[in-house]
Amino acid sequence: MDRTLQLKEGLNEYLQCSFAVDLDTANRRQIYEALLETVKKILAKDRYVFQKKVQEEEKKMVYYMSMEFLMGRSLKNNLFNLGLEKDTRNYLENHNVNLDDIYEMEPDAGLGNGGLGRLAACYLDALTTQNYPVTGFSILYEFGIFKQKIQDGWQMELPDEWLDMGEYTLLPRADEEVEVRFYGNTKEQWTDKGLKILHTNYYTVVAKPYDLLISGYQSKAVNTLRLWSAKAKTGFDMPLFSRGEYSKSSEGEAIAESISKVLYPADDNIEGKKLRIKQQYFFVSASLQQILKMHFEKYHTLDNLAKKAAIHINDTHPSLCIPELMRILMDEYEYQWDQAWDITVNTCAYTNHTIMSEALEKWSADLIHHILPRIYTIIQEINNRFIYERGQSAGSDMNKMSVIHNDTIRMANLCMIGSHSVNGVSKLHSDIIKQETFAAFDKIYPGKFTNVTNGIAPRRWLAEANPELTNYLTAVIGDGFLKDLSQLSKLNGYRDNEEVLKKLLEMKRQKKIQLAEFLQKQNNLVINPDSIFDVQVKRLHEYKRQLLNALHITYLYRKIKEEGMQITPRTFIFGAKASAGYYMAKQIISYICSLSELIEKDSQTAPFIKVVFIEDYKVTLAEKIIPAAEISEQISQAGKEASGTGNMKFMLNGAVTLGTMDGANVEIYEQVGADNIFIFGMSKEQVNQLAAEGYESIKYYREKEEIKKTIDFIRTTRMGGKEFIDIVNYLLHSDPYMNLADFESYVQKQHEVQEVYKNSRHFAQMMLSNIANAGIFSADRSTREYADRIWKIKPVE
Ligand code: 26Q
Repeated sequence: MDRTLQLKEGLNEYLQCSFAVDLDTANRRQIYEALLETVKKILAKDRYVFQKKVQEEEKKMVYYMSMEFLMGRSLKNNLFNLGLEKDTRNYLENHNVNLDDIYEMEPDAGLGNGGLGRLAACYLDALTTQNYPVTGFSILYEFGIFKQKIQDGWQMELPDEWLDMGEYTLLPRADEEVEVRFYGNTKEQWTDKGLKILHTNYYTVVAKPYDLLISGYQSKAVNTLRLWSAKAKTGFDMPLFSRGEYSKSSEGEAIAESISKVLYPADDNIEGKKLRIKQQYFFVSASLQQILKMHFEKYHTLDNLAKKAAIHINDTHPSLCIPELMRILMDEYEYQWDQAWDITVNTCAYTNHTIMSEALEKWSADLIHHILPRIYTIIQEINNRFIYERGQSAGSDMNKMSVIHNDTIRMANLCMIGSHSVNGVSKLHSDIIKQETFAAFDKIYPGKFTNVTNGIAPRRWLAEANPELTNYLTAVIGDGFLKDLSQLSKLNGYRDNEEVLKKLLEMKRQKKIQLAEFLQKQNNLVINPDSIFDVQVKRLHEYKRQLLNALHITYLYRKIKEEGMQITPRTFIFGAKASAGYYMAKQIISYICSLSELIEKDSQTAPFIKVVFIEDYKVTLAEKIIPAAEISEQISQAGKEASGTGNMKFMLNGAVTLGTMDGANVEIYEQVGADNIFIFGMSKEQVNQLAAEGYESIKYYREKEEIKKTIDFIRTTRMGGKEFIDIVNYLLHSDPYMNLADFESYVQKQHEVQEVYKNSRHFAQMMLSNIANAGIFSADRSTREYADRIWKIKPVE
């Protein structure tokens, strides 16, 4: 049946059968539900056809394991991918319903903290668009990433109850429930088949699956993101209740269900929390049990698992895949260690997303032993065999490489040993993990390390976020670029075309006005679309150096006040969530808010500088903010940002990067050339050298006049009734990410930004170069590299 007709009929049927109304009498809530359910049904049918082909062709599958999938909204994305956006809009319009109003009712599926989770979401989009068979696995958190409220400059966290309105995107699959076992004891038992390990006295949690259907752009493929929800096996305890122990009677239930209650809102300072390890094992075990069961049903053996399945470990969070796969192979399918190990290593691949030592996962051996006794013995055995086989040749390197060390389990090491492929997420980052952080492993496993530079989904981040630019680009270079982003390079031929340059500026202005209108309406903020839109949106972290940006703004304020400096009006836009217990991060937010107030209240500075902190930054806001940006702030200390992906989204929308030589900024620089990017600050080598010499930030304060004046200004100014002594002390006596060392260079580059911006034709050329050379940052390219080089999978024809 024709897709449009299918949608119209489905919509009407749902309205009639569920609510006894039609399009003209239905309210928005009813239309919202009906539309989501109808789209889900269309996708489910396509899913059936696609799945059948995958089965018939005996395709190798990818299973992408990730604690986070930051999906954002799905309705618009699905309608766009299905080619139904326009028809649906018109159809609803005829019934006096605005499709955009319906979109706004959908909550973000905020099942992630930031970059890592959004990357996973972009990869599902890209893989599906290219007809690769993939299943994502994660947890159906009842509460996704918290809602951020800023109260008097201070971040507050509110629960995000996304399922209330988000459940219509999900397909419950109670038919595929599995059980996951915690606690208990292990017992060795000799049988006629050899030694068997028995796990006894365990506590069972039921994993109930819900599927989110993933559409691809102009593709027939529909994949799934399977999200597990935790349920107690023996829910409510009736005898306890009958005895009058009312609250105790549902305790068991509450303990089990806590596992999928909430996403840990931290991507830093990670602590080994019991619940977190339970979450990890819960979704890993449920997923692997299902994968192996399906595989065995189809092939009647697991000997060929590595040939037909690739299991991807997205950061160390799902690293228990390795011992869990070993457990199932040995304990449930009776494989011997060596063969099980062969299958495991050849099936698993691992991506590292961080080199910050405080973010590398370590778990107390006792804790794992207690919660996962069988898994613990397997990790011990992996470690023992590794030391036995490699100890002699590795020498003192073994101290760095062993999995168990000082009674802690190092998850990254487990992944290094238990995967056939290890990759970083940008050239620079991959070099660092290979040559520095994990160099000892590279020595013993030559060829295991590789790089796959991150990428972003061009459909969401260009076509859906910026239809104006997309339509214009289509008019100039044709519409091939959405499926093959490298075609954007055709735009390079228009660098001196006045009409095109003028149009690009016009498009940007249009997005700036739209953002201004949105912020006016939503947040009662007034911003000037004729000012430079200078944007830093990302998680709040010391290493990302939002503070450096704020220091520069403080400097500008001072210079206007003290010296009457003239500057081009600029709007500094911030958006950032801090993890709840991260004090310094919250202080920085508070400082930015106070600075904003100070400038706003001063008639001498208000016309030239505006600082806005947009609360509750999330995927849906990113889609509105990024297309309006002119300057993309990517100012992390060199060597600290593994890749960054926001940087790519900005570039694709014509913003010019102001950044350090860090992460994927390096590759953006390679693509656009020195003339189309603003690079400042120390290189990673210079950072290391300075650290080796002993970095003392106070020296910069003593020796550099502008730094001294700026910090003294913070020290002596009460802003919005607050003092920021902690920030002053931090900068003078610690400054672990060397804000002060890069300050001068940053200020100077910011000045250059302003001067270049004055020549709008020149700036338009920079914008053009950024768009034209963004092709390589498509998630289609990234996932093709994973498919060809790591997973060895082929698309369904
Ligand atoms: C681990 C254990 C306990 C609690 C929390 C965590 C945890 C959760 C999330 C640790 C790390 C994260 C997230 C990391 C992350 O988002 N990394 C980013 O990944 C992006 C995609 O590769 C890169 O572009 C960014 O540079 C990197 O910071």
